[in-house]
Amino acid sequence: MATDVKTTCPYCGVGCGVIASVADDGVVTVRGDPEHPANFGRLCSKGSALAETIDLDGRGLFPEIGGQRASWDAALDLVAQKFSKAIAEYGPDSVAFYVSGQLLTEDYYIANKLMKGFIGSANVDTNSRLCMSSSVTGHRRAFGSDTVPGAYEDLELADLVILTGSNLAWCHPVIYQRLGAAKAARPSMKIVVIDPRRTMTCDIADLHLAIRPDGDVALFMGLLAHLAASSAIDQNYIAAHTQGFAEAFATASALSLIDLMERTGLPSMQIREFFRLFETTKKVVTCYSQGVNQSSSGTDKVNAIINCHLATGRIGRPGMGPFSLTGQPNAMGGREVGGLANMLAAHMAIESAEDRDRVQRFWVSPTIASKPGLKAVDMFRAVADGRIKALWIMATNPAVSMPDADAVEAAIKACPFVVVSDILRETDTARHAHVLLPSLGWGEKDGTVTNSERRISRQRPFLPTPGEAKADWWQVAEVGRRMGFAGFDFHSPADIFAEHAALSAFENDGGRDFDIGAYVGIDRPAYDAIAPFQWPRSAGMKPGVTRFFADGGFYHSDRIARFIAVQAPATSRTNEQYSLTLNTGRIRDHWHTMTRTGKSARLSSHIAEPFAEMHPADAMELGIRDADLVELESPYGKAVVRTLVTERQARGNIFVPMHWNDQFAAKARIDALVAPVTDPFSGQPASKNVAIAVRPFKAAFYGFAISVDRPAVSQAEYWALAKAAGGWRIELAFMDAMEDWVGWCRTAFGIPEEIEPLGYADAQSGDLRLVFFEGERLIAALFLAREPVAVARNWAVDQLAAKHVDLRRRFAVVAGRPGADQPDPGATVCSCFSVGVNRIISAIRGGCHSVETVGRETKAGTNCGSCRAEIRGIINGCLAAAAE
Ligand SMILES: Nc1nc2c(c(=O)[nH]1)N[C@H]1C(S)=C(S)[C@@H](COP(=O)(O)OP(=O)(O)OC[C@H]3O[C@@H](n4cnc5c(=O)[nH]c(N)nc54)[C@H](O)[C@@H]3O)O[C@H]1N2
Ligand SMILES: Nc1nc2c(c(=O)[nH]1)N[C@H]1C(S)=C(S)[C@@H](COP(=O)(O)OP(=O)(O)OC[C@H]3O[C@@H](n4cnc5c(=O)[nH]c(N)nc54)[C@H](O)[C@@H]3O)O[C@H]1N2
Ligand code: SF4
Ligand SMILES: [Mo]
Repeated sequence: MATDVKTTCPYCGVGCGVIASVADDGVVTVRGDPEHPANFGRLCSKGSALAETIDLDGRGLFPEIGGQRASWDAALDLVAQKFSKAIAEYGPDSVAFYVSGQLLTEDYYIANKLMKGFIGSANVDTNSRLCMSSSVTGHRRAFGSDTVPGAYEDLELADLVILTGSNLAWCHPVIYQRLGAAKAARPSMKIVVIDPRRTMTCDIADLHLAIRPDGDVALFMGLLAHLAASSAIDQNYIAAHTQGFAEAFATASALSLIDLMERTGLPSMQIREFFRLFETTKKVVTCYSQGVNQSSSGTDKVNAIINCHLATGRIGRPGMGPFSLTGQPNAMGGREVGGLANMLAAHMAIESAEDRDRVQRFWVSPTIASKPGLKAVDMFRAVADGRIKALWIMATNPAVSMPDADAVEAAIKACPFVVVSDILRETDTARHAHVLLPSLGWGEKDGTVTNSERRISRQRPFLPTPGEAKADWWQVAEVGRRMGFAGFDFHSPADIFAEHAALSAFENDGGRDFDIGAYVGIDRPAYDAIAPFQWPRSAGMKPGVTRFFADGGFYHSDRIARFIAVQAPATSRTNEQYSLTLNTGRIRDHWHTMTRTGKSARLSSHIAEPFAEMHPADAMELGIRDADLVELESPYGKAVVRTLVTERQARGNIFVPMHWNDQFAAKARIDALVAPVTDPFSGQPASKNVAIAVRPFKAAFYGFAISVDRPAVSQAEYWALAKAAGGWRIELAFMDAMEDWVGWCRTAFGIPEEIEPLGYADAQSGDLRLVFFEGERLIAALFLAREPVAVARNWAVDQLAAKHVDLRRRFAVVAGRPGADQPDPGATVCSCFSVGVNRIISAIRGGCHSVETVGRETKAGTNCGSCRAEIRGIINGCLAAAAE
C-alpha cells in the first residue's frame, strides 16, 4: 500500500497542490492534486519530475565548520557566539541575514523576528529583492499596503488578459494551461503579450507587442492618457476612492504618439490596437512579472499599470485587476512576515512608530529595528567593504543570482564569518561558508507557503530526515536561544504559525490587509489538516475567494488609493563599446541555479547547455553562425555560451538564461555580467537591460562527451555538463590540442588504466574518437573535431544505458552515428515522455498536422502540456518548409 501525502510544489509561485505517494519499497511518485484550487490536478514538467530530484546525491548530511564535520551544538554555539561578538563590538548593523522566498513562512517568520526584534537591526533581506520588490513598492505606493487584489480565476473570467514581462508558458505553466483552456472554451477572449522576445507564451496571443526594453512605462502612460479621453474612464471610482489623477494624467498626456513609438519601438497601428482593446474591454486583467519588476524603472512600471486599472475602476472585481505573478513558492509568505529589509512583520510598516511599538509589544522583545536595513545589492556592498562582520545566507545562492556576481562572490569569500544553510554541500555560495548547516528540503520540511493569489497551502513531509539535516526555522530559533533571547522556544512549525496568525490579528481593526485571525491558537492536528485557503481570513470568516478594492477601502490612512505621476525613463544603456542589450531570464525545465532540476535527466535534456539567443541579422554582423560559441562581456565580467540564432529575438537584444553556474559550466554565470544597477524606489536590480559586447569564441577543438560518472573537467576552456539517463553529457571546447587525449579522458572520467579505448585519431582533419567500454557497458566516450562536432547527441546519451555486446554496435558508438535500426530521437521536446524532435518531425511527415494528432502518435505533450507550444512551432515550421 502506498501512502499518499498532500503537499505543495516547491517551485514556482503558482503553488500547485501535489500528491506524493510513497510505496512500500520507498519509491516516490508525484501527481497533481485534483482538489487543489491552484491547479485542479495539473502539473508542469518541473512538478511532474519532482520525484527525480529528491535523491541524497550532493546533500549536506551533517553540520560542518571550516569544511570539517561538526556537531550541531558546536556549529550553533559558534554561530551564536560570532554574531553576538560582532554585535557587541560593532553594533547590530554589523550583522546580516540574506534569506529566500524558498523558505517556508515559519522559517521566514523566525529569521525576521530574531533580526528585527532581538538583534535590533533590519539587516534581513531576501532574494525577493531581486524578484518581487518593485511590485511590493508599487503596491504600497498605490494601495498603502502590499496587496495583490485578485485571484487566478480572474484570468479565466477576463475578456482581455495582458501578459507583460511574463513568459507565462515557461514560468507559470499551470496558469498558462488554465488560461489556454479558458481561451479555447471562449475564443472571443483576447490575449496580448508584451515582451521584447517572441516567447512560447505568444503561442496563445492575439497580439504580441515586441516592446523595446523598458518601454513599458511609456506604453502604460500612453494608455492612461488614451483612457482618460474615452468612455472607459470611471469618474465615480476616481472621485470616491483615489487621489492624484490630475497629476498622473498631466504627465501621461505630455507624451505624443511619436514619443510613444520612439520609446516603445512599436508601430502606431499596434499601439492603437492595444489601446482600443483595453478601452473597449471591461473585464481586463494585466499580469506582470520580471520584465516589469527587474528594471531600473520597475516600480514606475508597476504604478503605470495600476494607474490604468484605477482610472477605469477595473480592480478587485471578477475578471478585472492588475496581477503581479510571484516567482518563488513562498515569495508572498516572505512578504507577509516582513522578510524584506524595509518591511515589518504582518504587513506593518517599519517607518511607522505605532507599528513598531505594536510589533515590539506583541513580541515582548528587548528592541525593534528603527529604520529600514540594507537591501540586497547594498547589503553585499557592505559585506565587500567590511561593514558586515557576520552573514547568514539561507536557501539562496547569491554567488550565482546576484548582479555583479563575481564581486558578490569575492565579498562572501572575504567576509570574516559566513554561515550557509542549504540542502546541498557544494554550491557556488556554500563553498565559501565557514559554517555549513544542512537543511531539510522539499518532502522533508514542514510548514506553509503562500502563492501568487494569496493562497496559503501546507508543505508536508513524506520523506525521512536525511542524516542530521534540520529545519531552517529550528536552526534560527536555536541560534536565537543561544544568543540569550527569550521568544524562540518553538517546538513545531504549528507553534510558529499560530504566533504569526496572532500577530496578523493583533490590534487589527481592519486597518491592515493581512489578517489570518481565524488561525489564532491553532493546534498541531488542526495545522496538519489545513486545507489551502486564501487570505484574508479574519476570525470567524468562512473560506472562499477573496478580492480587494472593488469598493475602495485602500490601506493608506485615508483609505484612498494614489495615482503615481510616473515619468518615462531613458531606455537604452548601450554605447559604442557595449552595443548590445543583454536580457536574462528562465527556460522551461530548469529552476534558478539548478541545484534541484540539474539532478533530473529528463529536465536537463530539454536544453542541455547555456546559450545566447540572437537575431539572425546581429549574428551575421558579428560573424557568428548558429551553434557557434560566443564570448559575452560587460564591464563587470564575461561568459562563454552557445549561440542560438532565432527570429524570435529582437534585433540588438541577446537573451541568456540565468541558470548555469560553476557546477554545470566553465563560465556561464550570467550575473557576472549584470551591472548592479537598481530601481531607485525598490532597490531591485535591472537584470533585463544590461549593455554588453559579443564576439565569436574561436576554439581549436570542439568536443562532446558522455560519461557514466560525473566528470571532473579541467583543462578545457569551455565545458557544460548536464545529467543524462545513466550518466552525464558534456559539451567541450579547447584552445589547444592535448598531448595525451587518452590521459585527459582517464582524469576527467575516472577511467582505470586497464581499460583501453576503442577509437581513432585523424591527424589531418583533427577528428578524434575515444570510447571506453567496461565489459558490455559503455562508460565514457569523447568525440572531438576542429568544428563543433556532429554527433547524434541524444542517441549517444542513450548508449550509456544500452548493452554493447557485439562489435558492430561498439563501432556505431565510435562513429557517433546510430545504425539504421536505432533512430536518433533528437533534442528532447517533451520531457515527460522523453520524446525528441526527430520523432515529432517523422510523425508530422506521416500526416500528423496538429498537436493532438502528434500527441496520439508519439505521446508528446499529453501529460503536463508544457511542450505543446513547441510542438505547434515544429508543426508550423515543417509545414512552412514543405510549402516552400
Ligand atoms: N521554468 C522556470 N519557471 C520559473 C522559475 C524558473 O527558474 N524556471 N523561476 C520562478 C521565479 S522565482 C520567477 S521570479 C518567475 C519569473 O517569471 P517571468 O518573469 O515570466 O520570467 P523571466 O524569464 O525572468 O522574464 C519574463 C520575460 O520578461 C521579458 N522582458 C525583458 N525585458 C522586458 C521589458 O523591458 N519589458 C517587458 N514587457 N518584458 C521584458 C523577457 O524577455 C522574458 O521573456 O518564474 C518562476 N517560474
Ligand atoms: N540575471 C538574472 N539574475 C536573477 C534573475 C534573473 O531573471 N536574471 N532572477 C532573480 C530572481 S527573480 C530570483 S527569485 C533569484 C533566485 O536565485 P537563488 O535564490 O539564488 O536561486 P536558487 O537556485 O533557487 O537558490 C536556492 C538555494 O537554496 C537551496 N535550497 C533549496 N531548498 C532549500 C531549503 O528548504 N532550505 C535551505 N536552507 N536551502 C534550500 C538550494 O539548494 C539553492 O542553493 O535569482 C535572481 N537573479
Ligand atoms: S506550475 Fe509547475 S513549477 Fe509551478 S507550482 Fe505548478 S507544478 Fe510547480
Ligand atoms: Mo524570482
